Amino acid sequence: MSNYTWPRCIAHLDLDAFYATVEEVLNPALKGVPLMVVMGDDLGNRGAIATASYAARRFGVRSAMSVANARKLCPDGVYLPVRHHLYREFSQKVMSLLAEEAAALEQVSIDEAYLDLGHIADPPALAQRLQGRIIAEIGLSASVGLATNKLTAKMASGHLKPGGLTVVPPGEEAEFLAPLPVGKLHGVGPKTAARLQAIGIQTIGDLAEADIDMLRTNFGPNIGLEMQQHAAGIDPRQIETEREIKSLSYERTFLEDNANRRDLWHNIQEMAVGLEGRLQKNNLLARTVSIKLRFSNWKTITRAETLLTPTDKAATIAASAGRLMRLGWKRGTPLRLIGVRVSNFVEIDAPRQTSFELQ
Ligand code: DCP
Ligand code: MG
Repeated sequence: MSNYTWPRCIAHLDLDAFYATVEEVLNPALKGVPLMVVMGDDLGNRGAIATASYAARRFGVRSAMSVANARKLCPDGVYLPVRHHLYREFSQKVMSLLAEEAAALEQVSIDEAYLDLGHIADPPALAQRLQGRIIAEIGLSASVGLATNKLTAKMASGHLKPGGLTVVPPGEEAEFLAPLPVGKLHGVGPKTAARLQAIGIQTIGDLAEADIDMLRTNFGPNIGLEMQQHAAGIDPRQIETEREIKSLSYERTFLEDNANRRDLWHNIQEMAVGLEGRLQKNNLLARTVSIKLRFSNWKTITRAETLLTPTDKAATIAASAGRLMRLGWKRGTPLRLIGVRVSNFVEIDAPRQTSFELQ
């Protein structure tokens, strides 16, 4: 397909309408039917949509929308409760398949990963093969972006969903990003986008060319600079394989600042389930749990605690994160981001010190 010389080649792969597609694989009669997977077990109007199939998205249904609104837009759709353990199994199958073919793999959430394809002669051909294998062997559809860095690869994977392969050749990163609306830049939520628009920045290209001092004044010194570098398609981060990394974490940025205790708790539980999967896959137990909270004014805090017994259990991680919430979050305070991290690992295979048997 292409013969560029890649100084680095990173693929970002994201499964399409992941939870909904797993439900379709398990029940093929649902294929093509507008399908909503609902967080928690409340299928009534108070629940929220985890994801909607592409057939349902045609009606305007989106992740994080209330079930009440989704039912208005799509009254005849099928509404199913989340089944986390199944999604985790499918996720693990996909990640194992990817690990067979990439030099390094960094799983970033239940349905997305970065792959290092630096050693591959024809990265786009490999990307297509991976997409083909994921459909044929697991039944899921994936979108892939290929670029010289993580940020651009991630933006590219979202470019032609579902099922797309978007290649951003070396040197064309800024050009690829420039025409896109600034709200699409990874890390720029609706509120930040609105603030950027208010100072005349509409596209990612506008952001790349904006006066840096003005950005620093508006968004703080670090975030201003980072946003501008991202807008220019610059991102020096390396792929981090789980073996080398010291912690595992998830973060959720909300579409609207979120002060809903139940919804925050739901998000914590989901992230804890994801962490359980990644800990177990890597035979790790974590001693430390921490949370990260970003408030509407961008102030960001973290709180951490060390467990008496290291764990790989979602319920323990979630309970710990809940305790930390009580330390760091006052009820009713809106949050723009919530994150859960586990660290301070113990390998399960490592000899345990204490279990001598006396006979
Ligand atoms: N998820 C969730 N709550 C959200 C967003 C996502 O529970 N607010 C869950 C359901 C998704 C899964 O995480 O299936 C993966 O998230 P994605 O953002 O990748 O969304 P999808 O895979 O569903 O759709 P897309 O095709 O846009 O990637
Ligand atoms: Mg996805």
